[in-house]
Amino acid sequence: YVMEVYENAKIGTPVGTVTAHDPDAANSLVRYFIDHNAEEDRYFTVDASTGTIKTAKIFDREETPWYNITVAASEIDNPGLVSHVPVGVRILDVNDNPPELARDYDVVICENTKPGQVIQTITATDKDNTANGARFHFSLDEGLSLNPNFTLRSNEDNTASILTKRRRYSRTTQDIYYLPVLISDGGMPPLSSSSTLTIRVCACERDGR
Ligand SMILES: [Ca+2]
Ligand SMILES: [Ca+2]
Ligand SMILES: [Ca+2]
Repeated sequence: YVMEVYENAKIGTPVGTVTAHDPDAANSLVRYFIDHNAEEDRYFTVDASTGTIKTAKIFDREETPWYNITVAASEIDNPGLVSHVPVGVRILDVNDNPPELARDYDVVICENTKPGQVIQTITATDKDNTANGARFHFSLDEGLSLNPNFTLRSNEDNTASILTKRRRYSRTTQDIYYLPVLISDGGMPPLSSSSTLTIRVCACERDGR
């Protein structure tokens, strides 16, 4: 058997039902139980008479995406005769992780940079599987006001570029900019998070670098 249940489902959620076939065709009643040998078996319960497996734990797919359990079945008339039914349980993904920047970007711009230049390309990561993750949407997180210093351009490939907007930047006026970037994932509904890029202004060519 292979069964599926969503992560974060509450304890007692039905996962599926096993049916043991009676080898001697005597149609005697079967009793189901879980041999608690493996630690994983404790994460599920089985109804003794129906064979319905239910969750006994709240699962986190990002932690463990698959469980192997063994359901035992014995005839009530003949309890010594036990058969074992292996069951694999796949934990299905729920969009429960917001995307975040793939790394800490150390962004430096020159004072005499030209407007419209790409100063950094950013990408994101998401712990969920692709359906709830990797279709990222980037935007500058600044409400209604337009950023006078930088623009963000989506590259339509799960990356975005940060571009200069000013004709020049002056260290003496402002030597560091904090640029809040909002990243949304492709889940239904989507999750989003805000990360702040730190952009430092350097003298660059004037220092001979
Ligand atoms: Ca999770
Ligand atoms: Ca998830
Ligand atoms: Ca996600």
